[in-house]
Amino acid sequence: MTTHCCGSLGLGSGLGALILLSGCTTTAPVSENAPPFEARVEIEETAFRCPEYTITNNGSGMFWGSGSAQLVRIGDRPFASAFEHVPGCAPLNNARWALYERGPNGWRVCQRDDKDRTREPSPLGVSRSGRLLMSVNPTLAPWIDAIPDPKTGKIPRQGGAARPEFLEFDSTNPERNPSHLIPSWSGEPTFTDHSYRAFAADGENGEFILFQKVGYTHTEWAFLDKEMQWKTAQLAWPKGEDPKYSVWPGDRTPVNYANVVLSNRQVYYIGQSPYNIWDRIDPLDTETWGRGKWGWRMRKLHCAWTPDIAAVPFREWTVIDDTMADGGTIGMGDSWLAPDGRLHLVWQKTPIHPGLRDTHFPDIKRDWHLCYGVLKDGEVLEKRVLLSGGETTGPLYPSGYIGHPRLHITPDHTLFVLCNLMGLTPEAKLRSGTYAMRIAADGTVSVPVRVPLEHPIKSTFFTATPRAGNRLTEAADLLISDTIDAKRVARYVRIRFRPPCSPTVSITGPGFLLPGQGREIRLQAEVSDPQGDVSSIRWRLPDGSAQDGTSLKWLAPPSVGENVTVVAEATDKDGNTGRSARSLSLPPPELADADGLVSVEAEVLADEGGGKARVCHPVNVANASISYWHMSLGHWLAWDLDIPAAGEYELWMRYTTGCTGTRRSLLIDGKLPGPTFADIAIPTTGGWCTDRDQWAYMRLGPALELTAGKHRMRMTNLADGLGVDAFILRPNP
Ligand SMILES: [Ca+2]
Ligand SMILES: [Ca+2]
Repeated sequence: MTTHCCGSLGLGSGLGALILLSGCTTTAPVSENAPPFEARVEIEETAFRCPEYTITNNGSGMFWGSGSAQLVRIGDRPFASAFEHVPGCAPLNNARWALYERGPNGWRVCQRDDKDRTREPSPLGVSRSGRLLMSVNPTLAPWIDAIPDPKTGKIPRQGGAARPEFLEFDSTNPERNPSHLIPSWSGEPTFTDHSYRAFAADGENGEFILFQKVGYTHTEWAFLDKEMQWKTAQLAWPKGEDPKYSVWPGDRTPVNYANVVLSNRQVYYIGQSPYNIWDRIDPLDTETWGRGKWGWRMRKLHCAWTPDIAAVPFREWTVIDDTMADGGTIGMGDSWLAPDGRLHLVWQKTPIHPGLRDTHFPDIKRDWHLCYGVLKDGEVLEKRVLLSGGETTGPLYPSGYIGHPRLHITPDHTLFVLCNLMGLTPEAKLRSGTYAMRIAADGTVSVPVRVPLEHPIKSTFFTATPRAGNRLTEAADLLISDTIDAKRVARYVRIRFRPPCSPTVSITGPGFLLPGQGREIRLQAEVSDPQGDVSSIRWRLPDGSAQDGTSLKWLAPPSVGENVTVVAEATDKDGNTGRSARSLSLPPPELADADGLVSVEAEVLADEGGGKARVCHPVNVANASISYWHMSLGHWLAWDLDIPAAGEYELWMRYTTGCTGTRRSLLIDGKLPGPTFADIAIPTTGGWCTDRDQWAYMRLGPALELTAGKHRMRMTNLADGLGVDAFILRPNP
């Protein structure tokens, strides 16, 4: 265990020490457990709603332009560029921008585009003097009503030409109409609604640059200098793969979703390019490649650099990193050009598609890597892997893709890497969440410190990055893509990094109780504090009551249900608090203390047909569960029941499902035990227990009359997915 946690490749001190924090067996001194800094969440709120992807249905979305920024800050006011649906308009150009500002009373819309339509979100840039610019790309194509075609029944889809502009808002009066700044292009570039653009600002000098793709050959760029003069030119894409196999037509490969840095006329353009054919692919073996079969395929991280955008052409493209050896994918995270001319960047490497690996490349191991590098004058000075996880590198892996992880840089030039870690095992899943690592000026990297967000970051997010001209700030501003109550939202979060002073709390004890184990919760709070000045520990319980002390012993009343969360909060003498929450799964009162229960583990199958279920290890499972039971209708699973004595038994199931239309039928010994078992509707539990406990119990029908001895139970898929931990038979008294 010690080697597994603490000695894996390329981790540095990072992940090993993180696991150490969580109780991995080790001989290291306890003092190393103290976190190196604190990430305090000052604000966590919904900023605004975003349209569902299915409503705009144009291939884009609020967080699609993740290489640029849609969050900026001018003084104490954050601004965000939202992405809205234009009602009644057919895709593709059925979206518009809306400018939001966070004032003393929270987020409010300053104005929205009431004239033009577009396909993509509109990124922002600012200057230190308070200039607020937005890159827009209004369509020139005519409006088409979103009315289904009478013949096909489908809503028409049409794109077309577009006209890139910069809008300049009056940041002191953001309701005022913006002025339109139109680049003076050389020639007549054929811009479309598929801009794949990158927008960046040099905040110090008040200069701005836009890169916008044209066709499959190049990107046009437009630089607006501080004298409001334009310079425009082209950047040709790097050489790609053989056009016979390439993702896009031609012999060049576009570099998409790029990070652009502009500072004192120096420009970096860094992004990922797609390749179908990697080192071990024989192009003739078409079974092994193609997005339709094996998913997204960004494989090379390309960099173009010029020391002076106004005077010197871009140097030849370089490849910073790639996944050509193992069929993984690569995604640019974030970058920052320090005043000493060193460009810091973070990126993510994601392993090969699991199905492709299993079917064609069984020797390739699936591991995730969070990478960090330093460039100067366009050249790579160093590259390191900061965190790894996966089949050979441990159960907690860095997740994320393009636009993830992100950097936050404080005014003293300390870098923080904001990332998400996800657990692969039930134990590691409890440590899934958002983390920050600190990179000091000498390059040393801290252990990951958990950022106590109520909703950990799941996918893409923006920061008020210096790439958009923002000043360096102590606190980090984040705009996060999320789903709350099944609705898409942009969440705003502010995080401040500070020296450790608050208590740290961790909870030990069982994460769940099973049928027959009762409903009494016994947990321990383990508390530490950098100053050792903890003055109280309080448990907050789901029925609104509280208990004080390090030990909790609490009988959960039936009113709190089967999924409960308890919180342990420690307070020190200065009023600093630290808290930890534990979600527990409890048996329903009917099964809590019942005698003579017969439990059948769902993962112990007696037989199966019509498909192949998989054994899974989600959060709070007893041993394991089965899932992947949704693909084929008629896919059936069978279990043996060993009944100790003849009698009536209620049949219960401990299950999880994120689906809303799950249905199953059930036979005992080849016969329907009653009419209700022909079609059992199974309510959603809200998810699959991937990162939190979403188990539920259900009684499957009226009590069954069973004889003593073996019986064969068979359950068949009628619709949708279902994960099952166990079946429980409760003898009727
Ligand atoms: Ca303290
Ligand atoms: Ca089980």
